[in-house]
Amino acid sequence: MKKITTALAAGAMALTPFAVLAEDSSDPIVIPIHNWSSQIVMSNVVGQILEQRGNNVEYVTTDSQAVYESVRLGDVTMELEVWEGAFGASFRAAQEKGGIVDVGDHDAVTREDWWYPMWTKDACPGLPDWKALNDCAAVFATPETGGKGRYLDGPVDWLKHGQERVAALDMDFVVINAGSAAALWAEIGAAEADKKPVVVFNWTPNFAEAVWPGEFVEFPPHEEGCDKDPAVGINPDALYDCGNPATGYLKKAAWEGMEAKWPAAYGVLEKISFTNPQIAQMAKLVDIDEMEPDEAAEAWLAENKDVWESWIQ
Ligand code: TMO
Repeated sequence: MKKITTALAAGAMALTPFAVLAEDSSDPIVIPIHNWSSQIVMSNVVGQILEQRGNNVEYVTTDSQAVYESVRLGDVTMELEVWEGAFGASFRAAQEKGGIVDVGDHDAVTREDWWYPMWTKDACPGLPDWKALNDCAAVFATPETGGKGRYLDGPVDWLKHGQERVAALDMDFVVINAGSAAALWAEIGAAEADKKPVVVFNWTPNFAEAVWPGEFVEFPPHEEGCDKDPAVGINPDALYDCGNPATGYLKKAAWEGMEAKWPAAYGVLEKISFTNPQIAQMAKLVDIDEMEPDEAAEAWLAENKDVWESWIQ
């Protein structure tokens, strides 16, 4: 719009209607799907919005780190949930190579880190401090951990670096990667009846906060460069000696060529912004209500017309 206004102001009336009414390509817009529920539902929500306004949409299941290279190359058109903690590094690396653009932040503020359900505090009253957690490591021991505490980290592709953090902070914990997000919820659910202390990877916004009140462990605060420069952080010889960002961003990213190929859809993507409660609700429809992602998206769109209808005007 800005370009057109400027051209008219300059008296460039020879502008062809084609330039004004540039249409989206009928090629499918490729939306990647990963392995946590809000991302899957949000991708379906946005896919259905774009289909309503006439775009063709295709979904592909991809690795959540490798996707930044795929977006950069244009094999995938966009990424709707760039979590700062898990994917900031891969997003920045792709940006430096070129081909991927930052399409702005969602309203949501995110956090991803070690987390425990509130009953865990009864067994380890010094929480949420990480040193207190470490002093209590034995209460998290299982037959497999040889007296050390068990920490269930996220699936490997989220690159949470739990193992590196344990080493950098000299903690008495064994890090195990969950095979799926569902394994994290199963671990918390299984501990609930006996109020067994557990510490697992979790994040917000998520459905879990409405089901299990809990807290994040407070590690040394995140510092820029903590994952790249050993000098940064409390251990001068190690990377990953700090927590994840406590107030992280949630970005949208797109292939650089999207704006020229699907200008109207790109305009919609620029306007899209979800809040913490909206994203937690998307996850809940799948993780609690057990809907299929496409049905969850339909339900979400039906209940939230006031949120998204203005985006396609
Ligand atoms: C990438 N995640 C939101 C699951 O931490």
